[in-house]
Amino acid sequence: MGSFTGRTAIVTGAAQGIGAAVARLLAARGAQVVVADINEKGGAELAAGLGDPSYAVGVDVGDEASVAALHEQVISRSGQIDVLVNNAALVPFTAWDDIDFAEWRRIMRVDLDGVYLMCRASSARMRERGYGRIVNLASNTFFAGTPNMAAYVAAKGGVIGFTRALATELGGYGITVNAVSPGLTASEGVLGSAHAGGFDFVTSMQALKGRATPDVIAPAVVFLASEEAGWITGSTVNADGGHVRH
Ligand code: NAD
Ligand code: 4PL
Repeated sequence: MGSFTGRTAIVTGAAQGIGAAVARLLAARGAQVVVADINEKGGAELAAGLGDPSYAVGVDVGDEASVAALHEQVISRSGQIDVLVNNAALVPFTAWDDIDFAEWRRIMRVDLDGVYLMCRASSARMRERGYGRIVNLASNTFFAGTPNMAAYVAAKGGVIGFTRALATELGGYGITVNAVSPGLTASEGVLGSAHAGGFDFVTSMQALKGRATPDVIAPAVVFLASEEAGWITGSTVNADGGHVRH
């Protein structure tokens, strides 16, 4: 997956979990990574570990003004955006009957609206230079219809649909838009939630043995973010050890 030297990559939700693994792999390949997380302290610590020239910027991807402020900072500091990885998300575990409209909207605001807002702002800069790689984190729950996360499953279906539509809209500008759909993965978020109880079932469904960690998801994301992936767009790559066999 080649070199990212001279490339600037924004990774949302990169303070921990899959986003942190993506940030580390991109930085190891030479990218300047912008760690864009609502957890400013965690993001700053992660960016410090990546070293120069990577840095952290606090952002709430569900807030239009916050996304605009992030982009102003990145343009003034880096001058360009080559790669956008939309990884930030809320990963709820609540029975369908127990969520109200406010909770539905809370999830949609980050998991779907956030992807739209970030794509809109970053792609405007990518278009000016005729180059861009956008990778959105979906989830295999869209293919499985997984219980206890209906709003999340709907949002991830929206992410896959938006990925396809945006690939059409942006192809003429040298910008590719793809998605990666992981299965259950041992991130900090999952390990600290009721999802941790799902590993026995999920691993029994997988073709491959063992629990996914963020490090086994990151290479799929980084490949789609690379220059070499330039003939792939509108695609969703399932990275789930063969759970749903999509
Ligand atoms: P995680 O919960 O461990 O980390 C998510 C990060 O996003 C955190 O650092 C958090 O601070 C940040 N974040 C949350 N809301 C934000 C906001 N409004 N603005 C900016 N940052 C925000 O998550 P994870 O398990 O590593 O998941 C990462 C991505 O992968 C998500 O899109 C998730 O839906 C997807 N995914 C995860 C799994 C899994 O099992 N872990 C499976 C399939 C897909
Ligand atoms: C199979 O994306 O893909 C639980 C929690 N189980 O977030 C996910 C599976 C979860 C998943 C996911």
